[in-house]
Amino acid sequence: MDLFLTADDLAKSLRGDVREGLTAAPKTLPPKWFYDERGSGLFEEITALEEYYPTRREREILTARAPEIAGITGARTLLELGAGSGEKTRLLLDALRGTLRTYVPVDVSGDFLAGSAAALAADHPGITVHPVVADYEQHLHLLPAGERRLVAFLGGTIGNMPPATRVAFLGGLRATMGDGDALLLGADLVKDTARLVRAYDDAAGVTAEFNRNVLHVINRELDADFDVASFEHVARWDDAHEWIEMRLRSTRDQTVRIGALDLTVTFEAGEEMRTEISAKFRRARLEDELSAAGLTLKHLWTDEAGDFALCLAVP
Ligand code: AVJ
Repeated sequence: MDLFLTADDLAKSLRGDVREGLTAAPKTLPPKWFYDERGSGLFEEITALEEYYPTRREREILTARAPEIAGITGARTLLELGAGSGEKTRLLLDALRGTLRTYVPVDVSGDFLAGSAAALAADHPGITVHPVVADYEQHLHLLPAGERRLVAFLGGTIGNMPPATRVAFLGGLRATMGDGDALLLGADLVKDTARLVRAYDDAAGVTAEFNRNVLHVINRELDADFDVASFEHVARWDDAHEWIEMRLRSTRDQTVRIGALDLTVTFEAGEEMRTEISAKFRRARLEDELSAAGLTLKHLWTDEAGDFALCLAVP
């Protein structure tokens, strides 16, 4: 297992992000801090909700196209950025059985990687599992080199980045890629607004709990005293940017102390803090942004309903 990111680095970047976000106007928090153990569990629950279609749609596309992806790429190494629960990975590993030697799951959580890597290795005896603890927004250049690498960035997580960050990220990725490498990118598509909003504001309130979880994380990790129950979940479609925005709205005037930062912040009643953007794409935007990063879109597959896109791009 390669370690490019220590618990100490993570703690430092959480402190930096929280100080920056809570002293900005309007206040913001980056979505990467949702995913502690509880947050990851809540996200798993979200993926099973009737309203949340992206995971099911992407799985549908992968199931249909994995053999084609294997045929086109002939990948020897699969690098998965932000390795998820493993189910989609299995579809790819099974389809790539003929050529694949090495699977490289990349995640910020070493504990998570150690657990899932062992299980995958046991089921795929011919494949070496080489986990890497890294932040894919910082450490792309450190990922293992090799021939015929397939980099998978699934789930639609690219949508969490604002446009300029996306292009910089894709450009950084392109810089690590050579001839014969390919990128497999999952991206959610623009669709009916009511469906989009429901996917991020489910009836059972799981997404609301997931959203508020970032406050639990800050309370625990940074000795803060957020009264979590006094923040309401908000999910809104931003038509100009074509993204869903999640926010936390303070239900009252209040003061929050973040002990580890020696910082006190105030919220007004009704004040909203942005916690996530989840951009939705059209084909042209995907093609343009990939091309701006030096990548050519070779295939764009969607599910039957046309809800989600899986892109295969090459240098
Ligand atoms: C894991 C980033 C793809 O943006 O749809 C789910 C996270 N946020 N519900 C998404 C999320 C609210 C999810 N990604």
